[in-house]
Amino acid sequence: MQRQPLVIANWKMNGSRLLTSQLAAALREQAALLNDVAVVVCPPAVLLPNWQQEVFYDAVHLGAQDANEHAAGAHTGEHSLQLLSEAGADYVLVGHSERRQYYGDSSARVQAKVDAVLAHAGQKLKVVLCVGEQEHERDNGETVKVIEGQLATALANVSAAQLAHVVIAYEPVWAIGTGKTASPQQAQEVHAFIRNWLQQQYAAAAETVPLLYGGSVKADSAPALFAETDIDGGLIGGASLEPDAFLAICRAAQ
Ligand code: G2H
Repeated sequence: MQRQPLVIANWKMNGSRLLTSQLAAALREQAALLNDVAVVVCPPAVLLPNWQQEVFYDAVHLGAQDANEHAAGAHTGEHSLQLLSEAGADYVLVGHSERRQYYGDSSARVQAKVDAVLAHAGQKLKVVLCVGEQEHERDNGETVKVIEGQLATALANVSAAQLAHVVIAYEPVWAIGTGKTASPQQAQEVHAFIRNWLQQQYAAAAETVPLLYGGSVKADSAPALFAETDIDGGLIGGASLEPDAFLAICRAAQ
């Protein structure tokens, strides 16, 4: 099945109003590119309204970097799906390794967040589930076991029909923000495993799920990664803060 390439910018706790204008202006000039490649920008949540004011082609969407699994209430500092959606987010990252490592996103919490995103407002939102092994797990030959465990837990309550609202990003933890990128072959092996696992669980519905690679993707490493059969695009951190580099990465996904 032909899946549209998808490139997601994850600004993490970076960016500014100025960079919002700059990247939006750069994207606005890329009608042909955006016809081929779907682009999602996940700025810090406070910048979503700024992004919302920019003019976009239909192919540019906004996303949130995280969301609270509860609908509302006494959760100081958190953002609800309702508010993120009102601020323009169509996608929500869930289970990024930085959230898992530093902000208490346990497997159970990741599962609850996936369920919450997919239950929200008749499934208008899409969830971008991040999975990935740590360096010692790869060294111990446990990569596939770790990925399988993360997928099985996070998607435990997800039906085949809901899978149309799921994107999976494979982000080896050892490659995140480190400058180390998985080789195209290493990434393809894990992506092929993920695709097979989804097929076993969900049969044909698995074909719709975009599988993105993330972890220090740069303009020069993107073409070889995106050329792999089971890599449908990328989740881009550092390089998404440089409009020229980000556009080059989007072009590599074309
Ligand atoms: C991985 C990635 C985007 P970077 O976290 O999520 O960031 O490209 O900076 O490694």
